[in-house]
Amino acid sequence: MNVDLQHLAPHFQFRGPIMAAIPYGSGHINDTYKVTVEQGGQPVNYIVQRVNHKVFTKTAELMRNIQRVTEHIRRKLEAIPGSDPSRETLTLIPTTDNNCFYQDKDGNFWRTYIFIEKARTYDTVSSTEQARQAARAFGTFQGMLMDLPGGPLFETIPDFHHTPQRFKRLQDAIKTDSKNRAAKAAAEISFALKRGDSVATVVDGLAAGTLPWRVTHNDTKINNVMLNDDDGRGICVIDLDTVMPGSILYDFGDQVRTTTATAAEDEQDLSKVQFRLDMFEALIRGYLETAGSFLNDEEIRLLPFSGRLITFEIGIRFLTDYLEGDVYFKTHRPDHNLDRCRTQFEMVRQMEEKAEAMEKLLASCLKNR
Ligand code: ADP
Ligand code: GN1
Ligand code: MG
Repeated sequence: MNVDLQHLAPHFQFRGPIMAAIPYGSGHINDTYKVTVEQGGQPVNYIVQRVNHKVFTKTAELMRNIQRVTEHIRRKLEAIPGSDPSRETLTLIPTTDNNCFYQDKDGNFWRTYIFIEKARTYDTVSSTEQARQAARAFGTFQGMLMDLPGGPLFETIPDFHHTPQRFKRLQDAIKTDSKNRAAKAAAEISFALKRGDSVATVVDGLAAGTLPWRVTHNDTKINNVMLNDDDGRGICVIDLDTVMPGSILYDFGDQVRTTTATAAEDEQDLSKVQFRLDMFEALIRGYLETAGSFLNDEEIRLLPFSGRLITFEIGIRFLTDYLEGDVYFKTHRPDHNLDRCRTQFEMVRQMEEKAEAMEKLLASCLKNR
């Protein structure tokens, strides 16, 4: 499925002609392509992305965040013997006028990264070791950004993880029901409206100061970390558009959401959607290995809860988008957002059932540290 991206060739420092460009990955927001360039007779791959500027309206600020974060990590990696900065953090390829993105005549924003070879992302994991490695990588990423100089990062999507605001927006969408879809989603609406009580736990903690603001990733789904083909190590955290101030609980929680599930986010057969406690244990272990030294007691206490919270948050975002007419997330079939909402709520339901078991696992991991 070759795509014509020739118009980008003169604008990035590709050092050769574009030979091929194919759509890549399974993201819901940006358009990602694997682009092959010929350099001195050899094929060299890049990741080229069109940033969704309806979702990310301040592209220059967003790209500045990514530059700051990747440069900081690169400097840290350079000081670690044996590390490979070109594979362990994203590397932006500059434009021919030395910018980090290019805006075309239609107003689209494009950026290019070095393609990290011999590593890959997974939409669902198949082993607890993969879960542990992913969690280790996100913990390392957060740890490296604790001393990011230059003041707070720009907030690329304001109140991105303000779950109470997300809940309020759902309530509004239900009331308005602009596409007459509420009847079809009656069961999901009822499920959601019963769970308004605990949506403020993390934002309240941040406001009260019991939870610290940190530099967080905010979109830590399992396919946003690359695992090394050779040894399975979590080597590079990618998809940095939402790196900004936040709580690590949303970052850990989104790993729980996407790593403990046995089925894809849009699986239509809910009997295939199972929460795996062994994956949760692997995540806790991996995360404490790299983040345990900087987390405070309240953050640690809320780790099991965080999975439920963000799974509910993403579920209500899918439901809201369904009710509003699929205006935010890319959809590929009718009712796609409703299907996604259903898997998320099924995961919430199972995590509620397993809440005590998750607490016990955390306690035992802490004891054996
Ligand atoms: P999206 O916003 O569409 O999720 P991502 O930045 O996550 O965009 O990229 C989509 C997919 O492309 C990833 O899941 C990963 O498989 C692949 N990918 C992204 N960046 C790189 C890279 N630098 N090297 C190799 N593969 C990458
Ligand atoms: C979107 O871009 P992508 O697919 O990595 C979304 C996340 C959701 C995720 C659900 C900017 O992430 O918040 O958790 O879909 N990103 C944005 O799969 O809204
Ligand atoms: Mg992604």
